[in-house]
Order: sequence, then structure tokens, then C-alpha cells
Amino acid sequence: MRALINQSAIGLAILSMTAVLSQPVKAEVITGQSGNVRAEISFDKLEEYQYKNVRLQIIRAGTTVLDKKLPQESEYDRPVEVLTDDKKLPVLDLDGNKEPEVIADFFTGGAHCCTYSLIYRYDGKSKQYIQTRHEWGNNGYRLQDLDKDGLPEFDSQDDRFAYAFTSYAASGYPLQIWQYRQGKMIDVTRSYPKLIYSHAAEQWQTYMEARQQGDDGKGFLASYLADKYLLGQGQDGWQRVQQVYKKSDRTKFFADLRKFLRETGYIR
Ligand SMILES: [Ca+2]
Ligand SMILES: [Ca+2]
Repeated sequence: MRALINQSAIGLAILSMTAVLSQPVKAEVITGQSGNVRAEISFDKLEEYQYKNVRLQIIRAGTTVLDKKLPQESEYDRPVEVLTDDKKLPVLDLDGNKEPEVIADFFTGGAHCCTYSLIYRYDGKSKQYIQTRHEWGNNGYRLQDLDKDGLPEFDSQDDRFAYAFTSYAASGYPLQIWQYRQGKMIDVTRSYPKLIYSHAAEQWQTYMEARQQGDDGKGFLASYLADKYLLGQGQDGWQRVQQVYKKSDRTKFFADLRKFLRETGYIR
């Protein structure tokens, strides 16, 4: 019995040596800084898409306020920043209280899904960083100051529309814009009618192109109509959709679409 254990221990040792040889560990660090706040994500890169020991450190005014290992959903769960060119960790004041927040973005791996943000804000009372998690799904976001007030918005799309009426590739997504305010993500899309308007026009255009290529275009009609509801033009949107969509499943599609837009809060 003892010999058997030893043998299997040797076997394991050889196995793990092989594993080590085929998975060279490379320690990497991504950093970002704003004012007296510096953030750092460190991790071990195994094979091309595997990451371990992902650690976040936030140093504020010379003091390490946060230092912890971040949970990973799988070993493919990795900081999005490794995919960008400048590899900078976003540290910036998102809500205008003169205190920078830290955004750690992650990608869960797999064919499409998913990206999420861990946003950390400094709480002056507890002298700690408090985390907010926001899911982006397939689409991710861009930070852009859309209303030119000096604070960035999260420019994104509503991921609930993925696969809702069709395949992933043929899915369309309504515009979605978020602001971060003191630990909360607020959907402010309806305050940007010009952007919604051009987004809706884009969805309509994509629908026309999809139809020319033989697709029924249901995914883009759905995102178009959702955009129209955001503009307060739901009735007009329905008229157009009903004019162009003549396929045999139209009664069921329209009923499903209406139900979906109600469930997702577009029809109020
Ligand atoms: Ca802030
Ligand atoms: Ca802004």
C-alpha cells in the first residue's frame, strides 16, 4: 500500500512537473494613477488565456488601503486591460466628488460572454474601498464624456437583447448609457435623445442590410423599436416595424416583442 502511494506520488510529481514545464508562469502588473491614488492589478499568466492569483492593490496617500486577491469565475477570467494597447488601469473621478475611483474590468473568457466592472470608491468614514460590480455582458462599454460636464459616462448597449429573437450574430442592442454616482450605476440613456436617435437609425440601416442578405432581421427590429420607445416614439416605431415585417410568424413575433419590451422596461 505504501509503495503504491509512493508510486502515485512520483507519478503526480512527474505530472505536475510536466504541467509546470508546459505552463510557464509570467507575473504581470497593470497600474493606473490619479492624484494620490494608485492602483495595481497583478496576476500570473499561465498559458495564453489562463490567469491566476489576480490581486488588486489600492494605495491612497502612501497607505495601502486595499490589498486582496480577486475572485475569478474561472482561470480564463482575466483583466480586460491586458487586451488593450496601453494596458492602463482606469483610475479617475467618476462622480465629481474629487476622489478618484478605480475600475477593474474583467472578461470571463469563452466565445463571447462576458465582461464586468469592479468599481472601487473610497469611503471616508470607514477609510476603506467599497466595491460595486456591474455586468456588461457581450458588449462592454466605452468611457466617454457624452454631455461634456467633465465626468465620463459609460457608453454601452443593452445586453439583455443578446439571443432574444435570433442568433448572437444577428442580435441588435438598444443604446444604454450609465453614470456612476456614489457607488450606484444609474441608467441615464433617456437623457440622450440625439444619441438614441442616431442609434435607432443605425439599427434600422442594419435591419435593411440583414434583410438583403437573407436574414429576417428580427434582432435589429427589436433593438430599433426599443430605441424608439426610449425616444417616446413607440407608436411610430410599431407602425414601421409592422410595415416591413411580413413573414408568416409576424403575429407571434409582434406579441413576443411586445412582451419582451414590457419585461425589459422599454414599454412603461
Ligand atoms: Ca469620485
Ligand atoms: Ca459627462
